[in-house]
Amino acid sequence: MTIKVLTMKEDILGANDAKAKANQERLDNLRILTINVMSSPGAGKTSLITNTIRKMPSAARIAVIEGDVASSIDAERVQQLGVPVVQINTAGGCHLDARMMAEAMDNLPMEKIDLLFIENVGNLICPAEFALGEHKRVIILSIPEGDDKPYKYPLMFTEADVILVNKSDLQPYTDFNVDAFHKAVKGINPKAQIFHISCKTGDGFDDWLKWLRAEMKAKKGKS
Ligand SMILES: Nc1nc2c(ncn2[C@@H]2O[C@H](COP(=O)(O)OP(=O)(O)OP(=O)(O)O)[C@@H](O)[C@H]2O)c(=O)[nH]1
Ligand SMILES: [Mg+2]
Repeated sequence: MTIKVLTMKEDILGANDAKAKANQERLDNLRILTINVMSSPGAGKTSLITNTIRKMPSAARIAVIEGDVASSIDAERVQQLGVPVVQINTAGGCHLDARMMAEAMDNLPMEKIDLLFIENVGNLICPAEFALGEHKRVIILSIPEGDDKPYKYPLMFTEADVILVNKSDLQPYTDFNVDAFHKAVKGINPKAQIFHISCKTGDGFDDWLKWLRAEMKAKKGKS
């Protein structure tokens, strides 16, 4: 099956919040838990999403919106798993916005979804400024990027519900200081949950999946 690729220029900032609210109402009505996954390029967003799909029960109804400046490489990785996916190409834009999200939802079988992942454009700055209508924000920081990133990109870490420290298998080869990283996060966002994972070895996925299942259950239970 050919992958649907939507090419869109960004919306003006002022209109974004209203559209994000409308998106969230639509998602709430359908009780679809929606997670905006953000990180710098290559930190492991697609790896997280594909590994999570593989580890979830086959009955879990998952769909994915892929955001990239160009290409449908990530959407192809998701499609191989038999999951509905839409690729948004931002034509140079460094983040997704709520209008793009609305159009992507129009191209998904929304009545048949319980969990929707949005892979935002790889960028640790702009995506944090644009709400899409998501319920939770998951930030991935990979070990080789360094433990100082919460100080340098505070908005991204301030807005996070969950911070996944990925590529934990590479920790022995770097000077990443786990205590310093946790201290930096606690200073700006004490409520964020931090899980250390490796998409390569599967380490740490139990805690991440436990959090995800609890959030899905909570969303389904809401009237
Ligand atoms: N060693 C190691 N490599 C990883 C891990 N997770 C992802 N990678 C590798 O890191 C590279 C980037 O992973 P992706 O999942 O494509 O990262 P991404 O954030 O989706 O990248 P963009 O979409 O380009 O922003 C790939 O070569 C992955 O195989 C990990 O836990 N350990
Ligand atoms: Mg990707």
